[in-house]
Amino acid sequence: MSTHRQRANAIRALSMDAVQKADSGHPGMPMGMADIAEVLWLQFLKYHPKRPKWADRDRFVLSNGHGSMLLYSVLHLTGYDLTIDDLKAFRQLHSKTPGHPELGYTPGVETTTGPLGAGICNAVGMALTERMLAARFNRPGFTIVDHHTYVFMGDGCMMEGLSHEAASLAGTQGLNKLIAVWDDNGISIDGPVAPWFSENIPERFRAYGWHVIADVDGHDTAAIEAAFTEARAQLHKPTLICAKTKIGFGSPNLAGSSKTHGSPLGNDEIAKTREALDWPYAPFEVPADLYKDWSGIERGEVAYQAWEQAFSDYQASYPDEAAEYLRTLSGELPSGFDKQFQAFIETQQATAKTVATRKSSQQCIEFLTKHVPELLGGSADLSVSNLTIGPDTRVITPALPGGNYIEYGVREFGMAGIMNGIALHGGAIPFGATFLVFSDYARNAIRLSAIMRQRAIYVFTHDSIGVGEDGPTHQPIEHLASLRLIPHLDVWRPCDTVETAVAWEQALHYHGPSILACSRQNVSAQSRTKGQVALIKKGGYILSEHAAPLKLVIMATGSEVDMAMTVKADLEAKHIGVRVVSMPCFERFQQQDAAYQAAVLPKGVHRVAIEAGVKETWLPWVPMDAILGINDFGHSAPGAAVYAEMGMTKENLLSLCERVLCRGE
Ligand SMILES: Cc1ncc(C[n+]2csc(CCOP(=O)(O)OP(=O)(O)O)c2C)c(N)n1
Repeated sequence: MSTHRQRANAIRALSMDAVQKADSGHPGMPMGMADIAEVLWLQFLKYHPKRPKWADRDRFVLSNGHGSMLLYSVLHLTGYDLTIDDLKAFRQLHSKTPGHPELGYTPGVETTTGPLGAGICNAVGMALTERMLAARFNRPGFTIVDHHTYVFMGDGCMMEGLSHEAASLAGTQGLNKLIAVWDDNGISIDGPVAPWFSENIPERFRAYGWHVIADVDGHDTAAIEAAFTEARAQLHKPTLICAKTKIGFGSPNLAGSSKTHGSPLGNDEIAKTREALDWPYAPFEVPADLYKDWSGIERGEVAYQAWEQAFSDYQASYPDEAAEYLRTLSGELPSGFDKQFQAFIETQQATAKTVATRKSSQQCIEFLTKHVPELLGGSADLSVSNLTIGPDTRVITPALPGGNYIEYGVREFGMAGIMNGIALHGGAIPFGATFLVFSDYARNAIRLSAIMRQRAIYVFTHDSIGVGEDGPTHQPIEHLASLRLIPHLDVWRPCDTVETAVAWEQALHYHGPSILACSRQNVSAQSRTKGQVALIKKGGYILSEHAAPLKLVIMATGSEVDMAMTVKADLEAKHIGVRVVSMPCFERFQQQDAAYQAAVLPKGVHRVAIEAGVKETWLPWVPMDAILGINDFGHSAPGAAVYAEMGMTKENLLSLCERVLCRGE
């Protein structure tokens, strides 16, 4: 039987060799954390290399994602579908071993990490979801949801403010099955961290309400084992294991130096490291007995079979719950839901009311909460403004872990990162809310939702200068445009309740993230035929057809659709035919075929667009000088006054239309 150190050295050798071959990457962290990973994966982690999606596996998140070779080495050694050739292709085009762990490329990689601090948020979301599902589905004598979430984090994650948001909420929520290991190696890119990172981390985490195991020697297997055992015994608190390690452990000349952080060690130093580690094997060679000792397949099969048995017993006693568990884990919406929601949308169209679209969204949420129990809502301390709560909202607390709503507190970035973790875990569909202007705070996590194609639904209200009195800091100007620039993110800006409901419906069906930008102020309900309602999901459609011969198309979104309709009426009164095109989702419209797009926006007909924001994202359809938009920050005043002051008026739209019409054919 091999020793702990020999097994850990396999990680070290594979990591330094792969980084050397790629001529780029981060060998230091994998070499430093190898002993910890060896203990975790061989003694504690519940996983099955051949069933990487097994629902009740423990989740492992590498928040310090630059150390990806640690994870790839372990996945390879334990028997996941990741060959030695895959390791040799580290950082190469379309390989299973990208520079940072990326969801969907590598079996066993649970989330995309790399932006430091993102992973700890994901882990909090996963742990919250596990506890929520356990509360909903476990029954006396039947524990089918019961797993831990482990996360490795470095000094970088700790320095990011994001880790504060995530850890603070995890402590308050008492997520006892969340176990974080801090790689306390005292090094980041610029060198020893002491001059820029000096707070007392154990005290910081104790203050959050975590159980902290301080001063663990990250190269002492017995100490690491003891720490994990102690962490797993916690009943009320998440645990932080503070592990002192040496970055680049094993390298005689570079260990402990930032030089090992993000560069290959070099062939000479690698040869010396092989000697120092007593690792006489060639690059990428691992002896058969080590593979045997590393394999997680047998242990995984035992654990998996035990769970399977428990689940079939559960199925026999609780068939409905078992079916519901499987459904929610699969991501499928409840059967019959689509029909019910269609009926809801039709009712909204028939009973059109003037309301703010945030209120429309609330009506949807109230309906959805009743029909889609896996919907897991929340707001970053703006529930009463975002209107994300209703009579069926049950706030999740340690005493009520099975609720359906998370009070995220004022933590927008943390909220979005946690939402990713919830979506990644499976079994819940997260939505989270704040003001649109604060989407900036959450932006990188939204970007990660898009990279990972996660069904995270962002309800961003107060979507324009219509916010009014709170002033320019609270009035989004460039936000719609800048969010539209993120690939695979659907940005919806509905104009009334029916468009809001369709946006919700589409977001629930989309394999990716969506933003619902909703107004603070009231907007009129638009009348539509059934056929028009069915076209909303195309992202852009003819809301109001011309009466006189067609001369102009006015395009608009959200609260500006009203103004477009008014100006159309004025022009039609002068026998100028105007079509109004509502454009609730640019991304969707862009996906339609050319024939549909041309039918909505006929060639040779003048176009004008209006939106209370910067103009640039309209340019595919409308020239700059035919757009009524905003290119400066707003003002503190009642919303209507700000609209007037910034030129977003019916009069200006009318005169813009007339100017454009004067241009001739
Ligand atoms: C948000 C973010 N900022 C900056 C970086 C670039 N970066 C990658 S690793 C790193 C230093 C991390 O230090 P530490 O966590 O101590 O890693 P170690 O040196 O121990 O490998 C930085 C700044 C990043 N990946 N993410």
